[in-house]
Amino acid sequence: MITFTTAGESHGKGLVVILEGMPAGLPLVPDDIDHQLRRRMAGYGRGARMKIEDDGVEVLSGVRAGETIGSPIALLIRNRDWENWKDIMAAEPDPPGAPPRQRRLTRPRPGHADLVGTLKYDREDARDVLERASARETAARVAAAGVCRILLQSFGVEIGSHVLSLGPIRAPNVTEVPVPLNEVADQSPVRCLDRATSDAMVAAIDEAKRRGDTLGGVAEVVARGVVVGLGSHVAWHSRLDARLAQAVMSIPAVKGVEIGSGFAVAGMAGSEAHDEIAPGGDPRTGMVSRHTNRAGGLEGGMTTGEPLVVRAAMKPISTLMRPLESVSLDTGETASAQSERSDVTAVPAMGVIAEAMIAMVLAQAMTEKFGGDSLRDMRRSYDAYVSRLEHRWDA
Ligand code: EPS
Repeated sequence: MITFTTAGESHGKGLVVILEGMPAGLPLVPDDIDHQLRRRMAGYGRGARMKIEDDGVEVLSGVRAGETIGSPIALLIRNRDWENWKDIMAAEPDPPGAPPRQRRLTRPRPGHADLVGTLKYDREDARDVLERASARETAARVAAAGVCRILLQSFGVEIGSHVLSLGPIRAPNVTEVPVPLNEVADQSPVRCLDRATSDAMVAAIDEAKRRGDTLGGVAEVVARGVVVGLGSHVAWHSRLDARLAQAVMSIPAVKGVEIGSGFAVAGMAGSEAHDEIAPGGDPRTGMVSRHTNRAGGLEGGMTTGEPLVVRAAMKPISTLMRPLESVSLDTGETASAQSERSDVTAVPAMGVIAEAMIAMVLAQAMTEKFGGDSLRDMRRSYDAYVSRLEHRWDA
């Protein structure tokens, strides 16, 4: 089973991720991971922090001579900003009588983890909470998922995303997304496929920034080339749609996840909602095909072999330059929420992070189904399965 754990604070020394269960024999070039990290850092609407960082991984373990060796893969991403935060974030205790550390956060931002985390963990300074709640942590996820993506690519899976809406601006419906999706989406500063909408989104971000406000939005992830039958209907925890939803919902500020036409099918008649099945198709879809994909590539908690389509809705970032009303953690009295350096929007980055979380879940499901000690064993098992599907109706 592929699992990963991250550690690290936003302004600490760096982020670490340990990825376990990756099969041996996977060719791995750190620059492939760095490419994903660069994609996550990009996107119009980010704040000054992204000009300081230059994310890249140091591979600490689990890879030798350009191949995974089956042992835990540890990746380190250093925070360049650490140099500016050493005194504030140092692990060492302060001398007796020293003044409180600088940059305390005592007026919690509504919508952020500040208040609840401080109450729950019994802290005096919400920085102890916000440093870990920060979406900086998602860099470590994207790094680990970068390895999962390489595994998936070797089985013909391509994952991309694009932004459907940002604040009040919505992209027109697209019936067919381009392949490969990211080659087009990454050209836009907001990762939107439609040029005019992309310009309108940039203008909306500028306008929100002028007002001291922030914007949310919706991104859609599409994974193509996924074989039929990942996940299972037999138990609640095996259902792949549920596992994908959890993974995507775990991204900071994501408040909604939709699979396929999710909410829209609820209002349709059954005769309109389902994807009729026709004979003939690819072995990966079980030699059948569909004219529609309202199910988003999942039926019964299992992949159908059609493109997997998952949407994520992100709320506006909770750090506002024109702050909302709050309460002081020191006095319990009314106070304006604290303003911190932050982003106006991170919706374009959220799409990249959602791709990463989906890659992680798909890689888990692939190794569950096909075994994961070595890439060659996995390949044999996968080929045998696809061959069985291909010959099911042979005379
Ligand atoms: C974040 C605030 C900003 C963002 C940060 C998430 O950082 P800072 O407080 O240093 O200005 O840029 O995102 C990242 C650092 C990142 O790598 O995505 C927050 O409060 O969540």
